[in-house]
Amino acid sequence: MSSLVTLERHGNVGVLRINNPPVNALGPELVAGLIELVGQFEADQSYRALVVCAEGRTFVAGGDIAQFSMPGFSTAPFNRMLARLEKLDRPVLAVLHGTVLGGGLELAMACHYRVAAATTRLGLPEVLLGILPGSLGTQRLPRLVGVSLALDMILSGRPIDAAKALQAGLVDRLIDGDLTAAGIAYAEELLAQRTGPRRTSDRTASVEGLAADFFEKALAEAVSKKAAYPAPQRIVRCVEAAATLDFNAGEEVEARLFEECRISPQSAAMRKLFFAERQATKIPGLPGGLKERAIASVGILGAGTMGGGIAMNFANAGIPVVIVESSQEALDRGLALVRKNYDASAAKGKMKAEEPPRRMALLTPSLRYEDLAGCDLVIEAVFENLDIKKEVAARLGKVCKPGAIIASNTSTLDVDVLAQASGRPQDFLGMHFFSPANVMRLLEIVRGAQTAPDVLATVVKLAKTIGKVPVVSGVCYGFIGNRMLEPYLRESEFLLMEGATPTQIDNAIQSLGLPMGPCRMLDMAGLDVAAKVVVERGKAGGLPTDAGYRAVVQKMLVLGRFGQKTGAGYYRYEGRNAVADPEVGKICAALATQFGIRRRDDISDQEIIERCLFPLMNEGAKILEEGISYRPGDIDLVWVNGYGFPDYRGGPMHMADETGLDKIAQRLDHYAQLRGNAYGYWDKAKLLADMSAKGQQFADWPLK
Ligand code: 3H9
Repeated sequence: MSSLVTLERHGNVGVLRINNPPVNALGPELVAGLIELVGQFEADQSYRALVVCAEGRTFVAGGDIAQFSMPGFSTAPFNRMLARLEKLDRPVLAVLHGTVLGGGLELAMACHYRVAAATTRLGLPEVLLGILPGSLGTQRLPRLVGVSLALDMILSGRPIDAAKALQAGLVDRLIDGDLTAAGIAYAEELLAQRTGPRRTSDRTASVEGLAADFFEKALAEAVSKKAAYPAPQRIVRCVEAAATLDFNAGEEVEARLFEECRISPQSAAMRKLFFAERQATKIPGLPGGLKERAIASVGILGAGTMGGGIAMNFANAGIPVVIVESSQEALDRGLALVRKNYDASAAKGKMKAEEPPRRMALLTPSLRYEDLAGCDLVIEAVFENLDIKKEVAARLGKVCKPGAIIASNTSTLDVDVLAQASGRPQDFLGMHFFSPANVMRLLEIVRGAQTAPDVLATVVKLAKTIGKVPVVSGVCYGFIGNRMLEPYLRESEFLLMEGATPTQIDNAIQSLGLPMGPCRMLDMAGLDVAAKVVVERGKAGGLPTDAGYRAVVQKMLVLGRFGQKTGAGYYRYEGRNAVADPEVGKICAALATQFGIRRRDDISDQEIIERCLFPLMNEGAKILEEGISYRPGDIDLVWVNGYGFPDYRGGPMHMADETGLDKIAQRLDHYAQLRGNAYGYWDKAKLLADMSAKGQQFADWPLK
């Protein structure tokens, strides 16, 4: 018998106890155990009621996601078990705690009654994995809470808390103390009152208050807003089936549409990202038993947009922050912006009214470096200039208390140089937040040559505490994300000089699902900022000798076309609307003449996509080869969480696998022919060349 689930007797109440750490996911062995023990209970009439509960930090948090890619995977055995559980002739009660998600909530809904600890969260997050609930969640949830709330929960994937679940009728009672004992007591109450089974599948889904065209509109919205995702439209169809068909017919609809989602490439990509995100927190080579440093307070140097945004992350997590600026005016401006952000969130109902003052109270403004002396971690977010950052690092090295961690929010500079400047390189690393820092989930953590293992482990853990997706990078120009961005922008600019328009380039890239193509992205970020990065890099000797390299952005700087903020860049702006500007074509044509670049009128969307993305993927291969990144999945996380790469494409490395590494290698050779390769732009990463020759994929990493 499976050791993952047991049936115990408490008087005449049976207790089915699930114990499959860490999150009680429903793998095949657990499902087999459940089938066996439900059968045992069914056959033994001396049991008068059944309590279903789980050990550890949570009730069942879902189906085992890793199983969904296995050949022959089917929800049928579990679903049949749920039907059998629901049909039992004696009351069945679920005792819930932790995160009751996906298959876990589906199990709970097949029980006749549900009680929950007050801290429980309940939801059907399948949509975030590109699938829909496949164990009758789309059929039972609308029957319990009504169509409107059910559809909202399943389409958003957002869990609700226990209080809301109680109010909505998803939970019958909140409990505390010994949860299993409270569940048994409730079961005994039911027995004393002679209250029998109460089956969800017998109920009808409430459509009260819904317009006649409710489903039509919901479907149209899912189609228009989430066209690229397989699940949302199918979820609407399943919930409509729950409202209009009998339970068995609804079950058939759900089974068919679940399977369509499960086998879709989009869901495979999203499931891979789920595991990549968990994998990214595991740092190879750290000594076992490492103790993290305690971080009870944080200091931030610089109250600009970046510093303020970074501070918000910590205040949101309840960690006090000292923010230091050089002038009162800059400090006031920075804090006013933070307050404005919080107030806007409260006004939109994203946080309670008492939250903005509570979070602001965690921020202590100061004009004195010395006030950072008590902080456990200090992050500098001053102007991106090597000399300034070196000076700041040196000052922080002296001011910060022994054992405090010092971090630089640099996006491109050499973290090892800054670490040396601090005089305590073991305490130093890079924490590269992405703008807006309070919104973007990515945190690139840059490990210096001498960063102490416990410092790295502490910051990775802290990143999770503040809700970020941490990805560790080694030291190189631009780390993972900005380094890969460079060849992408290089080709975008060459294409402009060869005759493509910004609209054509952006549309081609956006057709892949990226929210912005390179031209719109730089217009928004500021062409002046982008150009200065190129200029600075040139001064440091980091650019190819090609005079035409990134010539467009540098010309834009000279012309004062800084993008959206000056009303003109790659586009002209009417308010926030980008409008094609013929002037840009003339500028690019003149540059082409200046640098001897042949103008063409046969640039296709396919060429744009290949020329921008394949070198980016090739750079990713170099990053892996050099050990800058531990795994392809880490690189994918950077692009999905920091640069808007669509999750349903899984990130650039996953997309490279889907495209075929051999095809990428061939096309790099093709463009080397077409464009010439005097500057090595089309040189293939050795890793890419080797892997494509061997028929391997990045998914095979680490290579044997
Ligand atoms: C589903 O249920 C479909 C059904 O409709 C039909 C079929 C029944 N499967 O996140 P953490 C692992 S779809 C496999 O670091 P936390 C995770 O990989 C599913 N593994 O912890 C990690 O492993 P490792 C619907 C899973 O405390 C470890 O558990 N459910 C699963 O920060 C700890 O995870 C979901 O989508 C899983 N379902 O967060 C819920 N869940 O240590 C997905 C976790 O080896 N899970 N693992 O790296 C979560 O959202 C979070 O894990 C949770 C805990 C909130 C539960």
